Amino acid sequence: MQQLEDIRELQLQLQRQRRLPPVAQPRPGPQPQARAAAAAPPLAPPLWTRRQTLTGGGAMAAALGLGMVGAWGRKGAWAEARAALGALPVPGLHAHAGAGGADTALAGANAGPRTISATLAARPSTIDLGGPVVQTWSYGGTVPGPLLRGRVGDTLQVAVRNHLPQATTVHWHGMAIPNRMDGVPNLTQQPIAPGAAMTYRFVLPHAGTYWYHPHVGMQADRGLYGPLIIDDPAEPGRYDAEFVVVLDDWLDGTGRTPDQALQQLTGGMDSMGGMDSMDMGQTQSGGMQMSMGGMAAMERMRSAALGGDAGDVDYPHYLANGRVPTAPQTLRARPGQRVRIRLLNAGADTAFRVALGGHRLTVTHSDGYPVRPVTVDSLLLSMGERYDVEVTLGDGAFPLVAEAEGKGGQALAVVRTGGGAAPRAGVRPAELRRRLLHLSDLDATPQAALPRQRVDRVHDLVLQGDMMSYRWTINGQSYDHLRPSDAMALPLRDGERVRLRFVNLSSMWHPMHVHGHTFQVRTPGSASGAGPRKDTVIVRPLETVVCDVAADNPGTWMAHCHNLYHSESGMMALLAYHN
Ligand SMILES: [Cu+2]
Repeated sequence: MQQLEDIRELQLQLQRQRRLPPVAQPRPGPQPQARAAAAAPPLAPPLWTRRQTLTGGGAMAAALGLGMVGAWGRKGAWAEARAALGALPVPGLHAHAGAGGADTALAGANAGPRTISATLAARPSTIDLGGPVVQTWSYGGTVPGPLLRGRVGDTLQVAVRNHLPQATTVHWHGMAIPNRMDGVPNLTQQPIAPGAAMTYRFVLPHAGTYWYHPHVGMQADRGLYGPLIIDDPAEPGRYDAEFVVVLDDWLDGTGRTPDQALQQLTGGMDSMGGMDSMDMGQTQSGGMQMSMGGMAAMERMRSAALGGDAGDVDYPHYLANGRVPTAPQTLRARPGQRVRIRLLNAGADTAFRVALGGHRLTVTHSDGYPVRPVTVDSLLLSMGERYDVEVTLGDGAFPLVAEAEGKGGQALAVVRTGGGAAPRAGVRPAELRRRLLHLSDLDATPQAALPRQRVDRVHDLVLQGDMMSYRWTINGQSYDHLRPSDAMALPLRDGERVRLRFVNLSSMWHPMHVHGHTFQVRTPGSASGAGPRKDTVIVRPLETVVCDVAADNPGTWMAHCHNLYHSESGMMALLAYHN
């Protein structure tokens, strides 16, 4: 019965989008090939070869459930995939159209929508970060969690099993999916209790680089996060290889948990949803003292690019694909190859400034959506943001550095196309201090821009809070995680164009994120004024950022700060409309 309802919802969503035919009931039947072939869309002949490569690669990535994120050579995809099949003991993920191996997957290259099934087992885990070994929580024992990958129109079906001592959910960051799949506890679903399971199922609505993480308490500041990539066979791109680079700030298992770090910031005064009583007991006594320690750390953490305070938490480690910089992951390609690098900041309190030594970066996508390409030396990613960049690689070994903005440390991966010594862990390429990408540099491509429409209503979201009270609010209200109320939601109507103005009256920057929609930033400094499509945008102290949203996905949706310490302390609001 539940499944039937889900399918009906999927069909409704598809019909609303008018992009795809209604899907058949997803069933792991024995003839996926026949079903796929029957639904095959017309194929544009010039794209045949490229499309075959792309979709084949995507299917195999899905079929493998790559626990390790990193290099994905498209041309050598089949050989790598075959080699990796034996090397990866815990797939946990398969695409029905690709489950039979490379041949089936290739046959699926021109196929219709598939169902991609995955399992995410959230559980306590021992993780080696490349030296430091930590006790944390992860999906399936790897950090980041498995790469989930599909094509636009595929159905993603993910069984989430909760082996944690706390309730959990999974939020699919940046995805315009049905509200009840959004993963917000006590709002769009009941949280998944310890020992329980839930299956999320939705159609992948648009291409791009996305990610998943829990929306409960401080869980996302542990190892519970992973990338979700959606390919569009109609837009294969012009690149030879692809790297997925997931950045994170890390403290879990290094002497304190994220819950304890939050407790230190709040001075032990506030009660917190999602925190267990054991954590509470451990920090109660020294809370105020450590809060002052936190203040001292904050004095040190400053960033001109972020307009003041860089963050609230001093982390011992910064990770690229789950590795500390002294044991970096090596991303391999050949000299002269054009690579697409998908950058994702899964951190909780750290913006990363990214540069690739010896290279400039051509920014092609922000938060999944294409922008008019702009070439820079470095770019800043807030928590929750993604940027896709393209680079033509030189010959050698190059540092891909993600400096923890204003905090001193950094994450590192090595891009290797030839011989030469690996870069040192502390290497600081000159590109970090050259031309930095600015929001006003970015314009959506005409295809990605919202269609012109009169603005029907304007909502201000006034951001306030400070380190002393550590109470963070939107329009004067702190969000109640246990009892969220529709009554506090900002009203709008289905079909409207809504202008959101994020008005920051605090002395701290906030990465503001809206669920279920991708807004268009209005950037007065840009040539067209069109601005990029995004779902997460940096709002500096005393700055106002204006974003337009097409209300085309009814439900009750969050608009919140993606600093996990701020959001858990109340910096969340709701937008609600129904059809
Ligand atoms: Cu914030």
